Amino acid sequence: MRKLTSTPKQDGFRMPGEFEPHRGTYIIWPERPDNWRNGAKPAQKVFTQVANTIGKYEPVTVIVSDGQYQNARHMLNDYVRVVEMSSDDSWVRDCGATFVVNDQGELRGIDWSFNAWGGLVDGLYFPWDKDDRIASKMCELEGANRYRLDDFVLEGGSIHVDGEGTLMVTEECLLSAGRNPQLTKEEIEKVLCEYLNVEKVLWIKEGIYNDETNGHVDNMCNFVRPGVVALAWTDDENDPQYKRSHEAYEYLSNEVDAKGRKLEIHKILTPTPVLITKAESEGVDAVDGTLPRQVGDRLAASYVNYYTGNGFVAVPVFGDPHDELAIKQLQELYPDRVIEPIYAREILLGGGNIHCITQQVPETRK
Ligand code: KQY
Repeated sequence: MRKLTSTPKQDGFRMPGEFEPHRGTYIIWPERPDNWRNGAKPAQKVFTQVANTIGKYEPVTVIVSDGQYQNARHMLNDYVRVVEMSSDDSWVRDCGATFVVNDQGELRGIDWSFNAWGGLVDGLYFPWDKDDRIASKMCELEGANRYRLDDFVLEGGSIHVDGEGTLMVTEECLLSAGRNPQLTKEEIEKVLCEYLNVEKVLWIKEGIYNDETNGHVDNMCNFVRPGVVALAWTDDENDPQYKRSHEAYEYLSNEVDAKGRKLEIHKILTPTPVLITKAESEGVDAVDGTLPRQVGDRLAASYVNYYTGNGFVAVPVFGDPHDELAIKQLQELYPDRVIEPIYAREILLGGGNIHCITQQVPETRK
């Protein structure tokens, strides 16, 4: 497939909202023992559950190394496609392609530079070159030409669009020293508008407390549909999340989207703080250059890190008293979709959640 030198905006391509119809979704199989405890066995069970659940509604492709191919093929349902591909870890939202479509039903991919959430400044592992090649390989599988940005670092979890000209990001992430420190905020915004074909960028200040991605927006806030957002929330003034959520609410309440609409904001309470246990910490291999998992560390737990697919929403739950409320609220926000709660502590222990381990390919039919 071809590498393009123009931009999606120049060519009339846009990134659809995640709530628009999908051709399918990608997931990468977890295996590295310095991120996933107990040789990634507990994580593999949950990734299997996520893939099998999503596969009931839309085609799923699981990317897996040769070493894990037979195990993954055995664990996953037959309706899940399993393909061998090299990766450094399993966060396809971040290293995978961002797909864009045009009105003629054509699909293209954006292949951002990936540097493991901060490169040599504050990245989470080294090296990351296999991950950086994932987007290009996904484009090959999908038959999509691709826009490659050699000089612009971005992860898919740091953006959310409404498909109608509005993008949401956090300053904490996009202006962090490990991403594009050579560019000003205005220059970053220009690249985003050109490649995602949007006119309005909503800059939320910060994401979820202690999020090792430097506060990805996908853990904090999501478009339910154009003009409507779900925001991670706490009423506990003693929680460091309080200020973050309240500032975001204040900011979004005073903004309009690309179409000039005021935003309808729905507050989704975060679970009670989730801390790493001794057993969980001890199960992770210590390797220089990989973020350690220490007992008592607070994880960036949020229900907003859900995946919206064809006719369903896959929601992480934590065995927390707030689970039920989050499920109820999301069912009200998505009356036409089945809510699929998945106990996702094992994904959270690796540093993200269901949205971070999935990447949708939009439907291209006209
Ligand atoms: O998007 C994400 N939340 C990915 C987190 C990566 C964690 C790597 N240990």
